[in-house]
Parts: sequence; structure tokens; C-alpha cells
Amino acid sequence: MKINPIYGFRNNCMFINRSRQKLHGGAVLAAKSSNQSLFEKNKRDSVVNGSNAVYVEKLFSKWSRDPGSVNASWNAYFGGKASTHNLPQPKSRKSSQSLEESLSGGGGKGGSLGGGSGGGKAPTIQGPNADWKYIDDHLVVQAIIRAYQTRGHLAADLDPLGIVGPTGSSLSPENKKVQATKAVLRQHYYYTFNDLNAVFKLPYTTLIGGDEQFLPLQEILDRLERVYCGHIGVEYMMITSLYKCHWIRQHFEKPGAIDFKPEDKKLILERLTRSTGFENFLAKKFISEKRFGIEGCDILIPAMKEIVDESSRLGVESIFIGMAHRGRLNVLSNVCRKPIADILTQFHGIKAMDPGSGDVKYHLGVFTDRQNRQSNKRIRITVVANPSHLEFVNPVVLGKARAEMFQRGDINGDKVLPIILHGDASFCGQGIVFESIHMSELPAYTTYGTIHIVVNNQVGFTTDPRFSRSSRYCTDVARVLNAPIFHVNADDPEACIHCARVAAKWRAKFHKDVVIDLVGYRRNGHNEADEPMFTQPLMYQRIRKLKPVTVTYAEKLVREGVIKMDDYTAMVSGYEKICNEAFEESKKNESFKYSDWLDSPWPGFFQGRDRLKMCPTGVSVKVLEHIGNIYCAPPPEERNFAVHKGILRILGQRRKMLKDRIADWSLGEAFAFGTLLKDGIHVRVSGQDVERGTFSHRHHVLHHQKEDKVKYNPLQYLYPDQAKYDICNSSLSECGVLGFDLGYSMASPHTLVIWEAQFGDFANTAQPIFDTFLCSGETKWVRQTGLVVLLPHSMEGMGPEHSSGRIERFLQLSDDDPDVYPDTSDCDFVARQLIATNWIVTNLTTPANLFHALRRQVSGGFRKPLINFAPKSVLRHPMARSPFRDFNECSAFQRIIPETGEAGLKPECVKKLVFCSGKVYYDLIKERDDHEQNDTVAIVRIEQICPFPYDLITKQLELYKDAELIWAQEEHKNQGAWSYVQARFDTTILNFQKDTRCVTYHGRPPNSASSTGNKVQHYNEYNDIMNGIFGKLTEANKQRLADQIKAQQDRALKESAASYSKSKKEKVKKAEKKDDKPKQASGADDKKNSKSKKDEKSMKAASGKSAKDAKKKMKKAASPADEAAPAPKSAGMRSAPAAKPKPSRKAEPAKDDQPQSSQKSKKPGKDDKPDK
Ligand SMILES: Cc1ncc(C[n+]2csc(CCOP(=O)(O)OP(=O)(O)O)c2C)c(N)n1
Repeated sequence: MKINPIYGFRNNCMFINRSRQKLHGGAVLAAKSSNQSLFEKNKRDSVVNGSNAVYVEKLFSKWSRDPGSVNASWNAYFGGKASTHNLPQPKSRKSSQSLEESLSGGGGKGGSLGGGSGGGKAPTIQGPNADWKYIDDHLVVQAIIRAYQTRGHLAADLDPLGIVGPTGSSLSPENKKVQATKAVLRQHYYYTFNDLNAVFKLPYTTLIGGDEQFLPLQEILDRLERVYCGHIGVEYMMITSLYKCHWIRQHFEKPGAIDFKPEDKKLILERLTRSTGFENFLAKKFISEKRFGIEGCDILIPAMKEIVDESSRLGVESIFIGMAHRGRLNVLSNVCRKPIADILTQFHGIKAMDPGSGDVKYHLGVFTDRQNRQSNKRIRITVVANPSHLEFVNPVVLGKARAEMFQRGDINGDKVLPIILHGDASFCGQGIVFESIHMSELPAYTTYGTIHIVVNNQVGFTTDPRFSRSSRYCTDVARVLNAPIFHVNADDPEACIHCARVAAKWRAKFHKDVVIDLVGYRRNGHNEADEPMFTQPLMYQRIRKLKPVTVTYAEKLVREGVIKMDDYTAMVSGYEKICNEAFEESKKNESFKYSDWLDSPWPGFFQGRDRLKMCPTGVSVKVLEHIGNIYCAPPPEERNFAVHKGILRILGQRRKMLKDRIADWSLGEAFAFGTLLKDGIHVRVSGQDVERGTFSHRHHVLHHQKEDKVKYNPLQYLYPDQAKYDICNSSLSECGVLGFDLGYSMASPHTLVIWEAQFGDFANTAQPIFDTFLCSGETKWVRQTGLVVLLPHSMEGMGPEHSSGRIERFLQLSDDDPDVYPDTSDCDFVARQLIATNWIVTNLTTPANLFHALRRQVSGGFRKPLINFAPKSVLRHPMARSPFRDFNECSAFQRIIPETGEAGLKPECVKKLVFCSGKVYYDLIKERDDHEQNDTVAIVRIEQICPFPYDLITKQLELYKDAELIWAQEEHKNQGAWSYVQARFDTTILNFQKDTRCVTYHGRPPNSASSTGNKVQHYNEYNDIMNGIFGKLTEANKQRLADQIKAQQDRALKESAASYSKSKKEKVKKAEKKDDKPKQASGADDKKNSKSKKDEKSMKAASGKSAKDAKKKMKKAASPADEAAPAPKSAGMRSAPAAKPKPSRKAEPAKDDQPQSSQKSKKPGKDDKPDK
């Protein structure tokens, strides 16, 4: 016989079968006859064991003489009756004693944990006189209560089909229940209680007693079973807040918590009738149509209505719903109140009057704004249109809700509520679920609580849960939320409505997520045409026998006398009549509009606007200076903000640019943000490490070097009445965060939302958002967004996975026809082309063009997503700078940047016209310069690849009509923009009459990887491209380059030596000044002498040292500033790694009257030093 390690009794003889005793929780009581000898009892009762037998023996003889002389529990044990009155009350112990006090001796008073009658005495462990059984009983009762609270859901009766037992086993119902209770109670299952009617003091951790502090054990067990193992399984004990746990208990444990008034019950039935009636009606009228009905989880509709009503009562004004196909039409009709006739129109197969592809009816969005009858308040409900990709709408809904909160100034989410519906298989199967819910507590992404409802029909298409998840519940992924999960049997309407109501209250009270797991079934196949018996025969045999919940609930209410059967029949026929009338009305519709199903109406934006009017994006230099002065300055002195030395240096460099009226990438971007903020446009930048910038180029958020969490973001302090600027480091998610920011951008057209990828190729993991929302959202759902996506892209020899943002994919998804030359004579051509495209794809090369592109995103009468392939080394490239005049009122976005150097001045002399896009431009101009072909090769940058600038390309063809046409790219042939531009070049050339030329490709050969990881190979490939375009360097070229390098090295040496001797002189001067002071120590002269000798020595070494310095300087210029931030390498490309580094160029200080491109052809002058 085993001894229970905790209780010290033999557990195998204590267990009396629950079914035999009809007891709860395996709690065991054998009524003991007072005549039984202790010896006889001992045989069966292991309370008496070797170690306490003598003690019990004594007690027994005492009790035999006078039953009142022993403790009441022993009296009960030996055969007497336990009563509430003579039970020693726990309060006789020092009930207020804390655990800490107990463990530490409690200040010497009443510290005994073992004493049944401590009474304020010093802590003593009571030995044989203690009433151990009584104490154990109480402790076990407490443990049992806690076990129910923690694990009661494991024994809850959740499955209306009764297939999956409470423990997931396939035993007989009775055995299942035993197993389930064992799973809840674990070791306590084997504990023996003498009397189930014995009264116990309830601990303060339960509210099952209501106003009662004491309850008989049987009643305690009954109540726990009812609360925790009925049709609701509450998972909440993982919540770390005791207060929240208490709140949950108030809403589930308190007697009467789940009671409904008759009128509430009637309302539930009415709503159930509509839910079931809607599906029945569609099934009758459109037998073969897919509608993904909700039958089997019909309670979803009343549950959602309850959430809407309760939330509206609690102050919510706007609800955002995300959901998949299942029950969607029913939700649109019965929750959002989209007119049934409008929904039925979708079934009639009629034509849409507006352009676009539209979408299937069970993906469409809805926006309604109506009076809520229950709360008598207005409420807006949006169901966000979604693709078939399950769960990917989740982050979009969250972002949209968050943006709405911002727009309304709803800082705690009191007025805006997101509700997301999930399928059981998709909730646990799709990673995007985790990515989305994991944002729930992030300051820049929180929605202050989302209500999740899982429509758990216990099957995913044809797959059983046991094959589709490893977790017990499909909701286990949500346990990261530290929020309650209510599992509820969908065939118990009142239990479901109760959970819905509590969920709404929870969200309003705590602003935290909450999950409802509606466990039901699917009455039909995956869709109505599917045969479910193929794959789930037994399940469906049961389903066929089940009455719909609406019927069973109606019968229940009839039994309870709440309604009469006639009332129910009238409800059913009344709703049928409504549907029939709507059906007749819908038949009158001859057409409809996709825009009737728009989920983001943007009131006022589309009305009275000239969509073709392109708004200017340039600003006055004064504004730039104002923004620049704040952006480039350290925090104001009064902030007493310790700034990092490196940041101070960067700010200094920025101020120098301001002075020189020139902007690098960071400044250009800041100008765009700053000017938009000034205009009242809210700007939000989100992504991994965006605050600093992956390449350490942005530094929008400065961190106090001495105080934790003290930050300074200068762009938030440009103007007193500016719009809000948010820049937020995101979680390490692409899909979730991109989806969120897409949703954010949908809330208002007057916001610039930017998502920046760490490296462009990481956008791969967000592909569904690009494919199904961003590139096609407008055509499917008439929904616009001006979201900007920045994808760092360029071949820097950094390996396959950090090089390519996969331009080719985005261009392949662009929907302009490659074979149609558009009407470029139209004066609105540019606007028309932009309006017609599904998104804009750019690969920008100048800060000014970035500035205009960003401003253009929010300037006109339409919104388009912008995918920009962002620079890496070009961020720091000394030539990638724009003079202020490129930002001013006369400037604008340049779709192409034509040649403006020597070749541009004499186009007739040009032999080669090279088109390119992005960073390769800077390589090309350097190589052209090295090859001394500045007058014969013209280089044109295509900044906006899609939509293709046909008109401007045509002009270039005209201008260089005799030149050979070349497309140069650094990407591999099957990648980059080549396949997109090739077809469009052909169309342009064809259109350009008599032109027989064609564009030849110069780039890397096809490859499955986006780049080599080997630097030598990288440079060799580079040389091949450049040799292909410019030919090999001639001897004269080489000599000139060598001379140039030498001259530059000499100059650097001289400068270095000069600065060294200058600093030495200063030091000597300082030392001399010190020497003028009275000498204090006799040995001072000697020391000074030896020091000056040392100085002499080092002066001699100066020239050598400065040579090293110069080399170092140049190496630095040609190598990455840090691992994450590659410095421009174009200067060193030709000479593979082993070769001597070449100096890079520095941009000339811009003068407002010089054209931007003249910088590119300028030969190194005396200011040309390697950029640090
Ligand atoms: C990402 C994704 N994968 C696969 C599918 C195909 N599919 C559509 S519905 C479905 C079953 C989903 O099961 P569940 O989430 O339980 O929802 P239910 O259809 O049962 O309501 C599947 C596999 C899809 N639409 N999206």
C-alpha cells in the first residue's frame, strides 16, 4: 500500500467510487457507526496509521466515555453528528494573519499554522492535541475550490455533440465524467471526508457562497460543479492579477450570476430565430449557392448582438469586426443590419456599375451607422472586407480600430471596440493570430482590448481537431494574452449570452482582450454543397439527430412558461415574412455598386474633389529651415538631456548640411514628415527598429544617456499646432505589423502611414498582406489606402538574404498593361495613370524625390499604396544629397531624372543611353567618370517604375535618337525591374515611329538566389556589368585613376600631418602657459625635458603616422560604418577586395542656382575629401 506523500494516508483504500456514492470530486465519506471499534475502522480507514494509532486510540476511549470531550470533527468521525455550531470556527485562528507573518513568526503573535485554536499565542507547532483531520479537511476543501477554479473547465460539458468528452477521451459518459473530475481534482480526488454534510468555512478566494460564509461540503461541491463544469468552462486562473480573478468570480461564481429575466430570454429567442431563420431562408431560395452558413453555432448572432448592446451601453460608439466566411452574411444582416434586400442582390448575379473586380459575397465589407435599440445610442459597425486567407484580416482590423481611436481622441479605447471572429482550425493554425494578439499590450499597437469569438464547430474543412492541433483547446494560443477564455457550449443559449455579456463588461472595465470559445458544430458540410459524411460520418450521424438550438431553446422557454409555442411559431413566420419581402425587393434591383459595400467610407473625401488635380508638393525654403533647425538641434537646454556623443556629432553634421542648404536622406525624410505635420497630416512610421533606423541613419528618438526611458523626438516639437508624429519600433513581426499599419492607413485619408521593413526581403513573410490586401484591395473592395512601404534594397555584397526587396514580385503584381501605350497627350496623363494603377512602385535616388513622393501620397484626391525600394549605402552616399532648391515651391516629384551632365548638353554626341533605377545609378556615374565617357554615355534614372513613365521615356528616346539603348541593373536577370520594364520599353519604342532599336540588358545573369554571399564573386559580377556597358578601362584610364588616387593620398597625408603638428603646437602652447606659473617641484624640469624629447620623437614619427591615418581615413570611407549600415562601396567596386581602396566623392556644397545633376559629373576638387 502506498502512503500518500502529502496526507500520509494510504490512498488506494480511501477511494470510494464516485458513481457508487454519487459524490462530487471523489470526496469520500463512509458513514461510521458509533459502535464500530477503532480496530474495525482501522481496517478500512487509513486516517489511523502506524504513527497516530496510539493517539487516535486514546481519543477514541475518551470519546467513548464522553463524546463532548473531543473535538466535534472527531466526534463526527467516531460516529457523532457534525454541526455548524460545535465546529471550531476558523476565525478562532488568527484569520487575518498573512502568509508572510506566518512564515516569519508574525511578530510573535498567533503565528502557528498548525494550531486550531491559536488565539494570539506565540507560534507553536501543536502536536498530538491538534485536530489534524479537521484542518486537513478545510485545507482540502480550499484546494478543491481552487482546483475547480483552475481546472474546472477540463470537466465542463462543452460539446453539444457529446463526442469529445470533457477530458478528450472516448469513454462511456459516466466514465468520462469520472475521468474529468479526476483531471480537475487530481490527488484530492482520493481524499476522504467523513461527512459531506459537514459545514465548511468558505475561503475568501471564492464567491460561490454569495452572502453565506459557511456551506456544507455537498453544497460546495454542487456549486463548484455548476459554475465550473456546466456548459461554461472558464479559463482564467493564469491571469496574474488577483483583482481580475476576483472580478471573474463575481461574474461566474456568485449565486444567480447567470440568471436571466423572462424578457431577456425572449430576446435571446427572437435573435436566435433570426439567426436560424436567415440561413433557412437562404437555403430554401438559393439551394446551390455557397453561403457558409452558421447553422450549428446559431447562437453566434445573439451573442454578438449582446456584445454590441452591452458595449454600447458602456460607451462604445464604433465597432470594427473582422471575420471569415462562416456566418458572415448572417452577421451583416442580423448584427450590422445591412438591409436583407442588398444582401440578396448579391445572390442574383447582376452587374456592378462601378469598375473593379469585386469579390465573393461572403468577403465583402460593410459600414452601418444606426440607433441601437437596447442602449438607445448611436453605434457604427464596420465589418472589414477580407480575403479568403483565414485570419489575415486580424491585424488589419486592429490597426483600423487603433487609428479610429486616434481620430476620435479616444485615448483609452472607451469608444472604439474591435471584435474578431475566428474559426477553430484557423485560430490555432495560422501564425498571424499569434502575431496579432501579441501586439495587444504594445503601446503603439494596443487596441485596449479586443473581443475574440471562436466559432468552434470542431472541424476545419474536413480535418478533425486531433489532426489539426496539438493543444487541448483551439484557443490555447490566446493564453499569452493574460486574459480570460470562456469556453461555452453553443447549444446553451443563456450560457453563451452570459459569456458575451461578461466579455463586453471585461473589455470595458479592463481594456484587455478576452476570448469566447463557442463550442458548437457545423450542421452542413464545409459549404452547403459539401458532403460531410465522406470524412466525418459518425459526427454527422449525431448532428442529424440533433434539433436546432432555436427549437430546443423555444421548447425550454415553453416549459418554463416564459412563452407559448404559438409565440415561437409567430416569431418564425414573422421573420420569414421579412425575408420574403426583402427577396421581392431585391429582385427589382438591376444593378448594384461595389462601393455600396465599402468598409471605409472616408466621408467628405471623395465628394467635390477634382481627382485629376495633382497638388504641388514643394515648400518654401523658410519652412525647411524652421524644421531643420529643430530637427538638427539637440534637445533644448531646459530639458537637461544627456545626449550620446555620437548623436551630437550626427546633429552637428546635419546642421552643417542646413548651413550648406543641402539635405541627405535623413534630412529629406524629416522635411517630408515635418511639412506634413505642419499641414495637419498625422504621420506614423512603424516597423522594426525604425526609431533609430536599421542603418542608424534616422535617430528620430534620442535617448537620455543618464535617465531611463527619457526620450526626445524633435519632430514632435516643430509647431505648436502641428499634427501628431508617431514613430514606433514594432514587435519582430512583418505580416502582423504590416497588416496593422495597413489597417491604420485605412481609417483616414489624411494620415501618412509608413511601414519600413528591416531589410526588403523580410517583406516575404508578409506576402499575404501584399497579395490580398495591398495590391488588390482597391479593385476587390473599392478601398483605397496611401500606405507607404519602405523596403531597403540593393546589392552591397551582404549576401542573398539582405540584398533584395524583390522588386520583381511587386512589379509582377502591378496591373498596368505592358502592351498598351497610353494616351500621353492627355494633360492629366500623370494623374490618370496613377489613379488607374493598383500601386506605385519606386526606386528613388535622391532625398528630394523621397520628400516629394511622400508628400504626394497624401496630397491629391485619391490614395494609392507606395512601395519604395529604400536605400542602404545610398543613405550615406555623399552624392545622394539634394540641394534645398529641389524641395522648393518650383520643384516636384521627378518620375525620371534625365541626364543633365555633359552628355545631356550634347545629346547628339551620345552613343549610349543607359536607363537604370536605384542605387546602381551611383555605380554607373562613377564608372562612366573612370572610363572618361561622360560626354558619350547618358544615364537616365527611372525613379517611378510603376506606373511606367511612357511619356518621359519617349522624350528620352527622341532626345538620344541615335544612341544605343541599355537597361542596367545590379539585380539578376530574373529579378529586379527588367522583366517589367522590358515589355514597356518595347511598347514605347514601337509607339515611337520608325524606331527600330531595342533595349539590351546589362545586369547579373539569372539566379535563384538574390545575391552571392561571396565578396569576390560580388565584385566580379559588378565588373562584368560595368565592362559590358563601358568596356574595359584603357591604359590611359588606369593611369589617370592611379594619378588621382595618388594625388588624393598625398593630399590626405599633408592634411593629416598639418593637423597633427597643429594640435602638437597647441599642446606645447598650453604646456608653456602652465610653465609660466611658479614651479612647485624641483624634478619638474627633468620631467618636462624627457617629455619634450618624447614629443620630438613623435614629431619625427608624425609623417609616418599621418600616412597611416590617411589610409585609415580612406579605408573608413570605403567600408561599412557599422555592420548594419553599409557605407557606399561604389568607390571600391572595381578594385576587388584585395586592391587599394579608392576614395569616394563628396558632394559639392549646393548652390541654389546649380542643377542637381551637375554634381554628379563634377570631378573631385579641393573640397573632395573622403566622407566620414
Ligand atoms: C490561410 C488559409 N488556408 C487555407 C484555407 C482554405 N480553407 C478555407 S476554410 C478552411 C477551414 C477552416 O476551418 P475553421 O477555421 O475551423 O473554420 P470553419 O470553416 O470551420 O468555420 C480552410 C482550410 C484558407 N481559406 N486560408
